[in-house]
Amino acid sequence: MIIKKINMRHMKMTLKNPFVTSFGRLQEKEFFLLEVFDENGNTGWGESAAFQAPWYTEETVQTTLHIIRDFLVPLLLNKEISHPDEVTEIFSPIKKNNMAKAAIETAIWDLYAKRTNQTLGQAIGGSNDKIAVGISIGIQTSTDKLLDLVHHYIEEGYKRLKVKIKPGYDIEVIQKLREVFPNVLLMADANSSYTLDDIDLLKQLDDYQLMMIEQPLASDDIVDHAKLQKKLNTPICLDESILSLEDARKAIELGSTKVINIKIARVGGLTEAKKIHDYCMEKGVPVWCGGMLEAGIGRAHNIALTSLPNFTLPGDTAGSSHYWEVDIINPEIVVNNGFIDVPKGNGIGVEPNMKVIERFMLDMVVFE
Ligand code: OSB
Ligand code: MG
Repeated sequence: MIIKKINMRHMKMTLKNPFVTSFGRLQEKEFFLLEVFDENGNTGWGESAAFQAPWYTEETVQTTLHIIRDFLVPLLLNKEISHPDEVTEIFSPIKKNNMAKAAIETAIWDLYAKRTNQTLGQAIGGSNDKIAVGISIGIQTSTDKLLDLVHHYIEEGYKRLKVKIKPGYDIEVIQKLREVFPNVLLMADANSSYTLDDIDLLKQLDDYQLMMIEQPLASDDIVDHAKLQKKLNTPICLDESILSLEDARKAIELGSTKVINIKIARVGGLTEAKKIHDYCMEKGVPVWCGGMLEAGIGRAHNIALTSLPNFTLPGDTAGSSHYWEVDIINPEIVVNNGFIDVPKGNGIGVEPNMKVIERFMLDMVVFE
């Protein structure tokens, strides 16, 4: 296939509820939709993930625009590509900027799957037709509010609850949750808010049968995580620290992580995500699919990824209506008793809802 044209739409949508983590509060979500066209007019869709501010990783909405427009598009336009795996190689002169790369790479995967008449899940080698999902709950203003929310999500059928923690909002919160919900699958995500000085505090978490603790220490560290894991019974799951297959290999070899959260955007696309999945499967390390508060296109890509066999733990891909009054795809992503049916149509298997997209679009750039 030859990439002849790319539409890049700048979107702004408002989350139903603000999402609060140890690093900040997010309610307005800006992102780009990438629509790629081949020589026959077939299209594929991708969604960028970086937030407005660089507090999760260093990328932002503006760096995404800069890298895509000034570097990635010129490398790609009019190139003959026989398989999406080649895109990683084409982008290799550009260092990191994984979220910018993933936005285009995922669109090319969708295009490729559609051209070859298969679902995106099938195109990457997935076979699950139903995936289990959990929910990620931001930091709340009171424990009572958090308990109410957890109660509500359990009733909705979500299979696993993840709560954000940070210094000063941790042991007491987890203890209370365990007291009220003794059997629920529970985990905590610290988004890098602790250091090895907090080891005694983190050890107290071992009393509450957490499935795992996600990214307790610095995002650029795997050495201290290995030291911490030696002292903790609770498995560590790395998120921010894993940007590539090489990172995953080193973290697993060092003993820094027992589970990996795979986010397509953080690792630069579906090809690298699949490589990490395959490597973890070989090593007996379970994986699950993380989220970036995506709208429907990104959400559909996450679901396709989760159809791979080593996604044995519920991911953060909750349903559209958990985040948005109205989503940008048709049909929206629906969760039934904690499960999502993997769409059966070609590619991502859901249609962009152009009416809704136009409503939330700030502007569009066309590259050809
Ligand atoms: O650390 O997984 C994270 C949201 C924004 C940035 C980082 C993270 C998250 C979440 C929510 O936990 C995942 C989602 O519901 O999409
Ligand atoms: Mg996380």
